[in-house]
Amino acid sequence: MDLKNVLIPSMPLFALPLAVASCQSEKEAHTDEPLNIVYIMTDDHTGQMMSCYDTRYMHTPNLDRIARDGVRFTNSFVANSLSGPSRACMLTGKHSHANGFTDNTACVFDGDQPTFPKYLQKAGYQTALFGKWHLGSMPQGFDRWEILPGQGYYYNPDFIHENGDTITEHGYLTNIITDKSIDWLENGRDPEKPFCLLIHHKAIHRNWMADTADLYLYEDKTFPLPGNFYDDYAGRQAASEQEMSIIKDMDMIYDLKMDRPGEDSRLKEMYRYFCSRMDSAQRAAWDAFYDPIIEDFYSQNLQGKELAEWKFQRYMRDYMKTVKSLDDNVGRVLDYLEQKGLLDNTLVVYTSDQGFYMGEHGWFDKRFMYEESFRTPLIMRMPDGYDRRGDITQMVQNIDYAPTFMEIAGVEIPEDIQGVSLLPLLKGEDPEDWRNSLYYHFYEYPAEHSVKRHYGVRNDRYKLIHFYNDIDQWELYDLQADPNEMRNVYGQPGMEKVTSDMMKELKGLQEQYDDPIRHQFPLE
Ligand code: SGN
Ligand code: CA
Repeated sequence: MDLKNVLIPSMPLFALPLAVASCQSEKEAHTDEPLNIVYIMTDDHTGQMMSCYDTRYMHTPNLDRIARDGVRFTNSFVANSLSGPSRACMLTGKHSHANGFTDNTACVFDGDQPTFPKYLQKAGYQTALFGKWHLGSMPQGFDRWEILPGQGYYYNPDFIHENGDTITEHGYLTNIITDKSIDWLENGRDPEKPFCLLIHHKAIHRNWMADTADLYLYEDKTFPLPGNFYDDYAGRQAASEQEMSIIKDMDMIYDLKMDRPGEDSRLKEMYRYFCSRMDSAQRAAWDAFYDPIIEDFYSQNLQGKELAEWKFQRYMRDYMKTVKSLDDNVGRVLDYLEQKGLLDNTLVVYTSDQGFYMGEHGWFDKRFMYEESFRTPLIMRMPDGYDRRGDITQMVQNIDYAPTFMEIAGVEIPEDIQGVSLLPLLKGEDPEDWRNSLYYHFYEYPAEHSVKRHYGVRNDRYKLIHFYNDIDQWELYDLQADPNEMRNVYGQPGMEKVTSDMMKELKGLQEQYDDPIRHQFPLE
């Protein structure tokens, strides 16, 4: 697969923007009315699996509606490709070292620090949060919240309430989070005040358990393997030592649901626990779907490449079904806003806590600074008076969301916020001093999936990465010549000038953001 063609496809969807923009420019911006914000975030939803970014696999009509009536960021990235860290970055507008939440396993978010919901509250916004939080401490800065404990459960999930009670709800999680969000919009808020609603889904997180209503979808489809599915990781030590390979690490029972008496796997008990949460009707529907597949799978006794490719196909199908429910539920939110006349005074943002591998390099999961997981989808439906449509190509990062929301709410952006407001881009401006490189730092190692610690810099052509801790390896990629990052050209003859320029850029960013790692690995 050529990632370049995938992430920046030329699409009929975006053939319209000029015409739309010229009609809209007649309209006045609602400058006197504060804008509402609906910020929908999913977990592990990657651009490859959204038809407004990539038409190879699945159709996501409701997400496409957001992009069609707004903008699609084609160079949207995270600062640290993992859930808790990503959430902390977007809440604070600061890189991980500055907000203190560097990894999922060892950190508890210091909720006393300033966050955009707190600023918005002070500015008179009503703030609410439903769904995944994953920051260890309880939310602050929200008038109303209900969160999942940890990662949450797809079936009959628990919610932690503001009074500390944990209550189990009946149904499928993506539907329930949407129900709660719409219920708050309808009954929970003061219609006289602006609002900021965070709808934060667990979907599409592992282990991709679809709604029983969607189980039979996509079963007739066979997906092309990514061109680098059988990557040999030559010249890339960290990539060769990860534990997120579909072939060797994807669990036959937990991830791929091939459970039957007598079979064993490392994560079997967790799968059985998730299934035990279902009621008898849910369980019957689940088993009716999976039982014949299980029987067929074990009767084939697949090995080698046949087994690897069977795993890939099942992974793709389960993931897509989980996305389908999400897309339907995004449609419900858009319909509600439209019916209530709220859509044109509301900025609707859709993003994910990071991208994900759909078999590229042979992987699932994220963490690496390589493109698929460094990127995250970002689309926004524009309110009345905002003319910008189509693609925004400037490099943006999840530390930019907080200052964007703050500027929308009329809050002055404090000096220590490291992100930059996207509002000028949404207004159609092309700021000359926009950033031309991005900083990244991933910390969670040693840990699940064994992705080494690393930091790096990316500009529009090159990416330089340093893997450290129990390794000391540099990688350099020419994204133009090698968009799939298969050839590490660090140390290759002819790359001296690029390397020294990228080192300078990296050093500059580490100083600008004040990352203490620069004292441990000083750069020339
Ligand atoms: C869980 C998953 C991992 C995943 C992390 C972090 N394992 O631990 O596969 O990388 O979450 O994901 S599981 O066996 O519990 O499914 S994150 O998106 O929340 O950061
Ligand atoms: Ca995630």
